This record gives sequence, structure tokens and C-alpha cells, in this order.
Amino acid sequence: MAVHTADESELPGAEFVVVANRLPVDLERLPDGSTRWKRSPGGLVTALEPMLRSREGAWVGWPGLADADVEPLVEDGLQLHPVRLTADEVEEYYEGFSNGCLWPLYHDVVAPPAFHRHWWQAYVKVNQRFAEATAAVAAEGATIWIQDYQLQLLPAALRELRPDLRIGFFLHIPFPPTELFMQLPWRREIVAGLLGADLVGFHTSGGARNFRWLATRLADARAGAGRNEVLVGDRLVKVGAFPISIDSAALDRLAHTDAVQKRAAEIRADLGEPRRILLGVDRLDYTKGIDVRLKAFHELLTEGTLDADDTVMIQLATPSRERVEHYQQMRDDIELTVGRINGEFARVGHPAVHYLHQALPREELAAFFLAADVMLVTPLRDGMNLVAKEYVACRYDHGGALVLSEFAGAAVELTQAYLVNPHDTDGIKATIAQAANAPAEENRRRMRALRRQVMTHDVDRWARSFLDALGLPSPADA
Ligand code: ADQ
Repeated sequence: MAVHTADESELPGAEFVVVANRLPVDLERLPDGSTRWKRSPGGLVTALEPMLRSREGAWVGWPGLADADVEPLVEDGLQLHPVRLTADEVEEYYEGFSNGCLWPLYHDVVAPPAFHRHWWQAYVKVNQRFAEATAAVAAEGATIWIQDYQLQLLPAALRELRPDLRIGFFLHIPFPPTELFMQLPWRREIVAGLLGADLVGFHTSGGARNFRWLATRLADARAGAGRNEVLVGDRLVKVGAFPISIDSAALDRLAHTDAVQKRAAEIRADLGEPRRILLGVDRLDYTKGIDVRLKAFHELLTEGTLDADDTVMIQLATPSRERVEHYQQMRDDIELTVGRINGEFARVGHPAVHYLHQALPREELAAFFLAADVMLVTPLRDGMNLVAKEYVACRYDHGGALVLSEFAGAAVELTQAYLVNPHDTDGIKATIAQAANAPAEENRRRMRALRRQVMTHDVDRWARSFLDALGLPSPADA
């Protein structure tokens, strides 16, 4: 990676700063104890990179390794400012409060959240450290864009230090129903933290509505003149829905390549040219409803609605949060279920469920999307779910069918998918069977409509609409 480390005092103040729990690069420790940087490509980085570079921007975040003392670095004109976390802070602020409390609470308590005071104290401390790091990097009057649930106290903490800044906050996960949010012992502090921003963005209007209501009940915010704002004293805080998306054109191009098409044909051949391939692609997380679709598939095979001789299911699962207990238990449960289904329905050389607990390269993922007849996206709750959009972006051939949970943010836009309630096993079974057996023309009609949405609403449009609402001038006007 083309980077050079820099002395903090030599770097110019940045006009546009993104702050996220993680930097867009990972620090890796090598066996000899030394460290090196590795790129970690993600949708957010791709979307924001052009904007950051054109404005000589900066990114503030944790490099992914505990107790690492690293200098800021500059990579192709983009300043990267590492925030140091101790091993205890990673455990308490990140794995604890963020992933053991906020994550389940905000996802409809599908797992019980744990409310530990020492986790909360670490969350406060780390948010304050991010505020100090950001304040040190930002130029006078700069625009700051804070990302996600790990940093909800940051808007107010930063405003306290730097009232001159323009601050935006975007939440990538659902904002919960007010009754659930009220369980949080620190509910007032979180709402007050978010209200430090000039703009608070959510994926859906439901999330924005929940937040506006809480802001007037738990903090001294008043309803503003417009539906999309509240007033804190005489300061206006805009609140709105900004559904995130993907780099649709890039995926569409990737799916068109000979290599990906050849690989898709190879996957089908390796599977023995089945009549139907059902596919799930997720980070291995209990919110994603992997168990829900396995159960439905198992019952469909048992009843004979689907036949393991001509139908296979593939589940690709990226390893995730492996040190958090709920995740270890869930992985065991899923692997047990896969084993059961194969025990009953596989033949030698022909598993009924193919399960890969691996992260795959983009090209490989695109080939799986192209090969799959029915895509199963069944989260119990999901902020957006990018996999649903990625599948659609790859299906330039208008083939395939998308089964999508009503409780994914993506369902608001992808209304022509086969929508399911992930709690209704019979409903899911019927819908999978319907999608698998529908006339090709019906599925093509749906896929054309889905593509009209996904190809015109990409991640660049998402970032622009948020930054327009925040009032960041485009580089041409700057
Ligand atoms: P996630 O919970 O991580 O994101 P999602 O939006 O589906 O969920 O994104 C997952 C990403 O990982 C996708 O780009 C997907 O292609 C990739 N991926 C999954 N399995 C993979 C595998 N086996 N190999 C390689 N890549 C794999 C959070 C929220 C979401 C929200 C996003 C963005 O939980 O609701 O959509 O942020 O805001």
C-alpha cells in the first residue's frame, strides 16, 4: 500500500473529515511482532473516497489492533488518523457496549442486550477520545461526517470542543422502536449525544420518526417547523432518511465479465447442474435469519415440496465477532442444523446444503449471485442489507428471484421482491416454493423492476444526498 507516515503537526487541517469506528485500512501484526497496513475495501470507503480525496479530507478511526501506537499516515492525499484503543477498551467499548448491548437492542432485542455500567463507562471514554482526535484534525468550519452506533456520543462531545464545525451523523443499523430504546439505562445521554449533530440520518423514515419522538421526550428538543427537524434551543437539527446503497454500476460491470460468467457456469457444473440453486450470503450474525431459511429449506425437503436431487442450497457466511459469546453459540447452532439436513438428505458427493464459513473475493461472490436461482435474504431485522442490492445489481440477465425479509430496510425500496415475514415459517416456505417455481417471465418482470431501483440509486447518490442535506458544497463550488 502506498502510504507514508506523517508528523501530526505537519498535516494541514482537513475541510472534510469522516469519523468511523474503523479506519479504511487495517493494521496487521506479523509473526515477528512488526505491523503492516492492509487495505480493507468496503462500500463506505468506495463511496466516500472520491469526495475525501477531492477535498484533501481526513479519516479518523481505530486501526483494528489493540494497544497499537501508530502515527497518522497519508495515502494518496487522504489523511488517516488512528485512534488508539487498549485491549480492555476493545473488550468493553467495542465487543461489550457496541456489540453486546447496542447491537441487539437496536435489532429488536432478537438476542438479550446486556447493560453493564463498566461497558458504558468505556463507551463514554472512547467517544471522548474520538472527539479530541477529530477536533485536532479538523480545519476551522470543517464538515464532519460521523458513522454509526459505536460513536453516538461523538456529535455532542465534538460540538462542545469545536462549535465551529458542521456535524453530520449517520446510523447504519435500525433505530429501534421507542419502547425498546427506553430499556437503555443511558437513553438520555445517547439522545443528547446524537442531538449534537446538525443532521442525523437513518436508513428509513421509521427510524427518523422514532428518533424525533424520543428527542422531544428525553431531551429538551422541540418539534421544528418542518417534519424533518427538531429545535435544540435555537439550533436546528435536521433528521431524515437516507437509504444507503452500493456501487451498482461496478457490480453490474463485474457480472458482465467473461471471468465471472465462466465461474458462474463452473459453480453450477461443480454442483452437478441442479435445476435450482438457493443462495444465502451474510456476515455470520444472529440478526440475519440464517437459521430461519435453513429451517424452511429443511421442512420443504422433508415434505417433498423441494427435492434434494435437483435443488441445492448454498450458505456463504463471513466469520464475524467471534469473541462475542452469542456469536459462538449461533455458529454452533447453524453448523448443527446444516449437519442435520445433510445427514438426512445428502448423497455421497451431493450435499443438500453447501456451507462455507469464509469471506470470498468480490468476483467469486458475483459468480455465486449469477449462478443462484433464488436468493434468500431473511434477516429478523436489518438496517438496510446490501446483499439484496448486490444480487440485483449482478442480475443484468434479469434472471433469478429475490426472497427478502420485510424487516430489512431494503424492503422499503425493493417492493418487487418476494417479501416475507421472517417469523412466519409457513409463509417463508410458501414464498420460497413460489419463487422457485414461478414462470420465468414473472421473475424477469420482478427483476427488471428491482434493477430500475438499484441501478439508479447507488451509493454515490446516497452520499451526495446526505452531504447536500448537511450543506457541504460540492468540490466545484468549494
Ligand atoms: P452488515 O450487517 O455487515 O452491514 P450488509 O449490508 O448485508 O450487512 O453488508 C454485508 C457485506 O458483506 C456485503 O457487501 C456482502 O457482500 C459482504 N459479504 C457477506 N458475506 C460475505 C462473504 N462470505 N464473503 C465476502 N463478502 C461477504 C451494516 C448493517 C446493514 C447495512 C450496512 C450498510 O447491518 O443493515 O446495510 O451496514 O449501512
